[in-house]
Amino acid sequence: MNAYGFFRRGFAARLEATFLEADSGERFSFADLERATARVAAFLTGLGLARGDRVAAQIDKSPQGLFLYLGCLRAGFCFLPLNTAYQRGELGYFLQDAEPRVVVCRPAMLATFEELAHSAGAPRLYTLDEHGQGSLVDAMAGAATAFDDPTLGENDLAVIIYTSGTTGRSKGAMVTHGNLTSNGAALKDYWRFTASDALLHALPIFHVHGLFVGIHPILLAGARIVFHRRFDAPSVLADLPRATAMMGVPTFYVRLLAEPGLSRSAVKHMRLFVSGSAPLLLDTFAAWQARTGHTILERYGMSEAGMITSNPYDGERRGGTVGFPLPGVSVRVVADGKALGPGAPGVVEIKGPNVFAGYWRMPEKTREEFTADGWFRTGDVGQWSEDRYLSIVGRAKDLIISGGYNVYPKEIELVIDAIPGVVESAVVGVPHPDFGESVTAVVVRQQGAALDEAAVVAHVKSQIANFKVPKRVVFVDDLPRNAMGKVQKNVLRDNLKA
Ligand code: MLC
Ligand code: AMP
Repeated sequence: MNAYGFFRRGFAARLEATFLEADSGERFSFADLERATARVAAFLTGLGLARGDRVAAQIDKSPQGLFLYLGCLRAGFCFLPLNTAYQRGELGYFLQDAEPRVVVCRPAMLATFEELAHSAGAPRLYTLDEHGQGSLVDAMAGAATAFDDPTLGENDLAVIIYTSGTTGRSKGAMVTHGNLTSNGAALKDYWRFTASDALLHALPIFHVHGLFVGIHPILLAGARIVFHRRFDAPSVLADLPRATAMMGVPTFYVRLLAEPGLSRSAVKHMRLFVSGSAPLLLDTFAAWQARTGHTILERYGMSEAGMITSNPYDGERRGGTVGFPLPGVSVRVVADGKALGPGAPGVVEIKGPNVFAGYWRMPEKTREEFTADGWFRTGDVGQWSEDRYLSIVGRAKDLIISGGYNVYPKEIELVIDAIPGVVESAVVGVPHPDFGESVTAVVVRQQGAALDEAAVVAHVKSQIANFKVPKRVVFVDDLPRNAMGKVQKNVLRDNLKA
């Protein structure tokens, strides 16, 4: 099943209706979407790409960037979205590992990609800027605006999403057409999207939340998108009267609550606020309810599985929980090889049509993350309530989630440890009022080394994505270790909190 063709069923009868209204003033109907995706599909096919070939994109958010993704889906090419914060070293790894045939980048990054391309199979390079202009658009100008969609199987590769790992090496999660169709359909029904909806979309489109959850159910419902290039609380608040639903990471809600204009009347046209990608604090949940009269619906997901659980649309949306398994998805909470009942914490394991096909060219790693009977180990620690609401109570993986972005401490420790004058380091997450958690580095210096916080921050900033850069660096004489010699990150976290 071609996922784009599946989504088309939702809007085929209303081609002249508006699909997307951008903050730039541009407006696109579903018929425009059909032409734009056909053009992408025809152009890439004309370049000689075969099914499953990768098309990588590190681009600013624009309607044309979204059409690039949907055009790849339609033609059966594998889309590889890259966070715009990723820097040269990170990008070099992704290109070498995924071997894309085509790379689309921001004009300012062209020289970097030209250099990287030499050692990465020489992909064709194009640019696309924040206004939807660039050499890609010029090159596609002559391509056909009609396209015969190929028939695809549910196991055909649709997208690779890179997620960092506890070893510091990123893994490409292989997402299939079947993953996208099953999850999109489940969410459209569970959250009751219809053609009368308009979703305020202010999430980035290089991760699962903004690219899948915020797009596929909308297509399937034939609904409309109010498209913001980035999240800016005052602009989002001003536009809410044009929308009926919004999806966000918890930081969106924290920042909107800081706006004096947020009131019941400002959200009176809204029917749904969804939060996910990171834990929503009970304080935020309660403050939102008190200020707006709306109860945020929290859900839980990950790159490897799209959406897994959700609070109910009609029943009680319970703060501090992520609700029930979505239809078709099985969830168990496991400790010592046994599935647990209510009240006891364990690792969340999942099964279902939403679960990915494994990590790109890492069969070993893939085998490790699945149980012998086929359940995927999420690395999240969960607990059931008596009435089967799931709560995420911790993580078995060493991971920090900052403003909805995942940061693996190991990756930052490797960068800090390479700085001259550093003996060793440990990176932990500490509570942060805006980002939920923030990256903090604890560093042991060599005796006499003239290294300060600013130097460590500057070095890390020059190497990796800015959201991974420590917000604070603390120097200590020794790292606390347990009897096995392992750094006790819980002790560091407690000390830092104190
Ligand atoms: C930006 N900065 C961050 C940050 N975002 N620092 C830590 N954590 C973050 N999340 C830093 C930048 O490095 C920069 O620092 C400064 O803040 C300003 O950058 P900005 O780009 O202007 O920030 P802003 O636009 O305010 O971004 C904040 C944000 C953004 C919350 C709007 O982070 C965001 O859109 N987050 C959503 C992430 C998301 O979509 N996650 C879904 C993953 S999918 P400096 O020093 O350089 O100035 C997933 C599965 C699921 O998890 O379940 O959904
Ligand atoms: P990613 O790998 O970027 O897709 O991030 C997925 C991770 O985000 C999950 O494994 C969880 O740790 C976390 N996550 C997503 N939604 C929630 C939520 N509602 N509450 C707590 N953690 C969440």
